[in-house]
Amino acid sequence: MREYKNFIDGRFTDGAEAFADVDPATGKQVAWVHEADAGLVDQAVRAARTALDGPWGRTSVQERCTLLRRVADEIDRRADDLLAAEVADTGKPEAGARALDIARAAANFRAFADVMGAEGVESYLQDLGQGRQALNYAVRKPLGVVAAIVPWNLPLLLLTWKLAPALACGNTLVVKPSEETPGSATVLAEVLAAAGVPNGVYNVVHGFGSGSAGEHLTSHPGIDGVTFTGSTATGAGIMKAVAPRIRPVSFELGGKNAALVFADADLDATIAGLTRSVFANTGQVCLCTERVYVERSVFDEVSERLVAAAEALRLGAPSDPTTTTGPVISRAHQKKILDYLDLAEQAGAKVLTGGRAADLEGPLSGGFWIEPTLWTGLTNNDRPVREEIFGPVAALMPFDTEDEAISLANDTDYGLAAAVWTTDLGRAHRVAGRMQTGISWVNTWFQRELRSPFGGMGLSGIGREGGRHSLDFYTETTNVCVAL
Ligand code: NAD
Ligand code: 6OD
Repeated sequence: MREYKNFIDGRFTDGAEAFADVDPATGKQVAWVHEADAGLVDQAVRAARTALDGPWGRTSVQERCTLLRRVADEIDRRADDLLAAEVADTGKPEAGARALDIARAAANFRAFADVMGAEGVESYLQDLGQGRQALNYAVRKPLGVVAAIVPWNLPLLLLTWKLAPALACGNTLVVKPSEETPGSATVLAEVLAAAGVPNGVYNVVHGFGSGSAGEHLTSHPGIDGVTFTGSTATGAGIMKAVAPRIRPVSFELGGKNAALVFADADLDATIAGLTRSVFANTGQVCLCTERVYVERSVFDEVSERLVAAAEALRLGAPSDPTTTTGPVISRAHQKKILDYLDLAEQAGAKVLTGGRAADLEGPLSGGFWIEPTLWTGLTNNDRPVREEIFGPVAALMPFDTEDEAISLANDTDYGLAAAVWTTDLGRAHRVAGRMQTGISWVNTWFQRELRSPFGGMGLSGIGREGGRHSLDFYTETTNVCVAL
């Protein structure tokens, strides 16, 4: 049985208590996880502070960029170990996890080495009159000790998306992975140490949220900022925890994302795209589509074809190359989704396909499976259309005009992502521009250059990360004014 310990000041450290880490594909325990109490969290924060005040705090940008590239190479070298930990924790199909989760982890380090390495200095020559001038220049200083709180859906991808820019900017971190997926963050500690990241720069504390490592960390007076990806409700609690000390936060939160399918869309590409955007990672991506608005003249055709695509998905073992779709993360999350399936039926939904837990055979019979599910007959007033479900489910709803489609899509408290499917160039730009979301796709989904801004509006978050936007969060920009 694997054992995942806390990683503090370069040493794997026992916790007083341990909890079980379960493989959602089988429901069987795969590891023991050492929980960090308040004392261990305090040790981790102090280690991070000491490292910040030591030689790490005096490294040059070039030294850190070189280190980031070594980390990326080491991730490539340890890809099988990272993959094994990620798959054991999530039950994801292996092939997809290797191509996305593990590959993106290495890409994040290379991308932020490039971004930081190319960063210039903002400067202004100021005319003071009477022939006198002053030179103003902006200096980026590390934010300091960063608390990084990470969810379970893309554990390594989302951790490295925070870690790479934070290290590039010279910060130190205390990371709290999700209690559901402690593995890859722990293996990453070995990877970082092998690449030469000094002790105390990357610390990992394991545990839960309230009353456990998560809360101990976000309420610790020694942290200088919090980068958090997770649910909106948890984000609200973290905001309260840091408010008394006025610390900056970067929040990537929930979504209830819309797709808009116009009658002029290339329907082959649209069905392929919707199949990904609704069902990728078993619907457990913050960017997944849960609301599909379809122009009435093609509504029946799109519904039928999307049902056929959903029914062609294969739930199965992560190691089986024909598996397209894994389990949901936990028994509790499965129950939450099943409750929404009941709620939808009570609200009058017609279940086009799916609608219940899936029964798999053999060792997979103990796993947490949900049939890919599509509904019609719901409206924006129904809870399953308003609330984030975070599973392999979507409601299909018709519209008649472009304005109606836009207003239905924007009728949500969230504002993370939207996808517009059309071959009309003018409409593509018009509609994408009117989406009240941090990201709008046209005829695609999930693709994103790592330098482009990422984040949500409304209940979907605060702040932007990606490229230089990440640098803005992970540094304090200060001005020096020199009278010449
Ligand atoms: P969650 O909010 O339950 O947990 C996220 C992390 O917060 C976990 O590590 C958890 O232990 C920790 N946590 C929980 N309570 C805490 C507390 N009181 N103090 C400090 N830490 C605490 O979210 P989840 O279920 O792990 O992830 C799914 C959610 O994440 C969905 O809502 C999804 O939309 C969102 N998400 C958003 C993005 C994005 O980029 N916008 C990306 C991925 C996931
Ligand atoms: O593309 C990314 O790097 C990113 N932050 C994806 C977020 C996915 C949410 O589940």
